[in-house]
Amino acid sequence: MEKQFPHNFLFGAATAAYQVEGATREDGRLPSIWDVFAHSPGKTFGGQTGDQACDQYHRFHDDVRLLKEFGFRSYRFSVSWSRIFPEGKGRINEKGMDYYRRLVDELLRNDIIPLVTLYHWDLPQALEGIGGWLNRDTMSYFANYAQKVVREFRGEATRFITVNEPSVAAYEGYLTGHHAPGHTDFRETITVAHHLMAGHAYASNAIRSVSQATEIGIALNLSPIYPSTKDQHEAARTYDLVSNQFFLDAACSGKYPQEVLDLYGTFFDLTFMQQADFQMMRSQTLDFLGVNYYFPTVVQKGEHPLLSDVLPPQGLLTDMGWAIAPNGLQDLLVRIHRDYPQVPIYITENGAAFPDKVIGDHVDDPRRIDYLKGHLETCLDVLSQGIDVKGYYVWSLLDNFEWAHGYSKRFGIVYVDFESMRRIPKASAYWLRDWIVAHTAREA
Ligand code: IFM
Repeated sequence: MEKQFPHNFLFGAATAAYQVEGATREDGRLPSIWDVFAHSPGKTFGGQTGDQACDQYHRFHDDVRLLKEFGFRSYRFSVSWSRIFPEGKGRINEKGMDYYRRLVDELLRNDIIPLVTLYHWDLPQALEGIGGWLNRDTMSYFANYAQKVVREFRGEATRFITVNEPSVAAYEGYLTGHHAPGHTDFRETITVAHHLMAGHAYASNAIRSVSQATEIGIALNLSPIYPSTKDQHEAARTYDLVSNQFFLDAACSGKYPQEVLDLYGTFFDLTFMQQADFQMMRSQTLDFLGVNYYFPTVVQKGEHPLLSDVLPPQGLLTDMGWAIAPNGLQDLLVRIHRDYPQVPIYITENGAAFPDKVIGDHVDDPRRIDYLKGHLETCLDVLSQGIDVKGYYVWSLLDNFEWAHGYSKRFGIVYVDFESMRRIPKASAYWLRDWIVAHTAREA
């Protein structure tokens, strides 16, 4: 008998506000750091911005219809903080909240469970003006915003992700400068990483004070780290500590690995990590861990005292240049289950970009089908090993604004013509619908 997903396994599709909504100047929304960054010369592919994106703000009915048509039981989307609090704090913008009320209603009418991300990288620019994530106060503004959104949706949306990929927000935003706000400073990077992880804890606490029933998680981008050769174990370990375990321990155990603190402490003054933050982090429990997995990483020792060198990926690659390796997902899930056996896991993102083309009215994307099949079969394998994976969200429902790459990388299972905004489901969408039905047990 072929392996099957349990009947209540949650299959969904994922997006994020700035990547799909558009309507960046409507109904009282003010700019976020991504509006400012994308509008700055030379920051994104061809100077592209999220001004229109997929226009989901006006077309969410169509997109919910697609979710329904493809049999998804859940939709992961993010709330744009700048729609709810255009200045980041202060008075709620009811028109902004109303958009999400309509979206959640439409999902529930279609029996689709909302999984709501509160922070997917689009900090209100007004907060950036007073220091952004480098400013401790941003943690309490975030907690307040999170609490207000959760209170609004109490009973309707009950699953929330506080922060999406804190390490990308910190490292790409503050070390490489490839993402908003485009800084390049290591101390700032770890300050922001800490404020995001402690901010997650403050937000969780604020949410629980208004709703005990809400399930709270965080989505971490995790990549298994392998040494390039046998003598590079130390380089792999250090890179893993900094890029994975720092975030995993903070989220799942409310502390950072001592080795990372020792390492950072030899280079930087860590007084921005305050005792109150650690108390708050320790006092919170995580209802689920969101795992965003795309590719493995191979490293060797380099010049940088804190980071190892990442080797160019080998073998089959996606259009992002990322290695295709479902076994990396297996290694990751086994390790998470070993280290944090009590935490239920959702795959909150997995998918691949390929240079899809419309031929006639069809988009054939066999490489995406292979990618998804490999990773879904891995999920079946780990489930049979007793690992508590509860759901899988494909990234992404739609081709969308892929940050610094603009619209040049297509991750969707639905093709978007960015001129007409027409949606054309790719072959992978039909394949996924049928594969899921064939591999899910029926309710007894
Ligand atoms: O598009 C992003 C998403 O916003 C966060 N995780 C990775 C995706 C692909 O790069």
